[in-house]
Amino acid sequence: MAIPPVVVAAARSVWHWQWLQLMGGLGPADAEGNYRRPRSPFAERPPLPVDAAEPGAHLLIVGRSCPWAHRAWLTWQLRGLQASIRLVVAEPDPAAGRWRLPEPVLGCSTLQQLYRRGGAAPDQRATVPVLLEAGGGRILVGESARLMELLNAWPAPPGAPDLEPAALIPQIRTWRERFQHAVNDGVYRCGFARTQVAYDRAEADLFTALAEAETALAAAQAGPWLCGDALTLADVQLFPTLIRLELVYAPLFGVSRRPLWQFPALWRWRQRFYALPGVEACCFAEAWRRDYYGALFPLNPSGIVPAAPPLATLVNGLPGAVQP
Ligand SMILES: N[C@@H](CCC(=O)N[C@@H](CS)C(=O)NCC(=O)O)C(=O)O
Repeated sequence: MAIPPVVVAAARSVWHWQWLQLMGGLGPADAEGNYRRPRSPFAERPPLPVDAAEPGAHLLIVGRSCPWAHRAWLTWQLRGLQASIRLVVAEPDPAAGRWRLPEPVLGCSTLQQLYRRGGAAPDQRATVPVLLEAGGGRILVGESARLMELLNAWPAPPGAPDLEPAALIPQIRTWRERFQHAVNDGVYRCGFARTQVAYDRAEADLFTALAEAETALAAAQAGPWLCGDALTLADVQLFPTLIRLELVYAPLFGVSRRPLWQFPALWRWRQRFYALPGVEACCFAEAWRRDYYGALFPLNPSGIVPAAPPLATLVNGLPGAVQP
């Protein structure tokens, strides 16, 4: 027997209401349904600690799937800080909504405990990435943008790149601010939008910013990096979002207007970035897919992880005219 339309309509409206409640668990939204990322309490870059040069005096805690952690991890990797700052890769625990530490750190088995121990307020979110003192557990910074800057200033082995050269600071800042809202957070503003209007705004913003990056990279005198010859924090900040595009954001967050292969300069840029020493070692396509599709229940209630192109095909050249 067919279900009466009035029952279908009622079920849809109850389901939609429940979906909105679940979306509230992913993050807040304003009255128009725009996703609003919670503000981080770590607004300022802290000064370089006096014992920065002491090997093992600090810990950097990251998670494989987190794009914010990825940018800090990349900075640590590109600067060659392996001997001075110990990296700890936390594992997600989606059922409990927290990060588990692979082995106890200062007697703590979760990131939440470590934050409380390090002096965080009881209501402060325990997020990756975070940099803390290995001895006392004091938290130095838990905000990825500031963390990238701090890691770039950290004493590094000879030959380590300066990812924020003084002459390029204004240009780097402009790109980073643009990317932070329109691209890095932009994909989340699409995926976590509660209304069509909110989604449309975020989506248009995202593709406008990508088109700007494409134009800049394609300009005759430009490149190979966003700010010219030098690899900078602007490139590092763009990469974690673009490398997840086909694997997670396009299918799950509805960011599919124009695939990246239709931005040939960005495609080549991503390929070039991936080939940098140390970058492949912090890319985990299967973990990204498993964690996003598994953890974001309101966007994927079935828990099914769809098939995706192998990462290797996304960081190779395209056939024909688009080859570098
Ligand atoms: N503002 C932070 C945000 C980092 C963030 O949201 N990390 C997520 C993982 S992708 C997290 O750890 N969430 C745990 C929570 O919110 O409890 C940053 O950029 O460092």
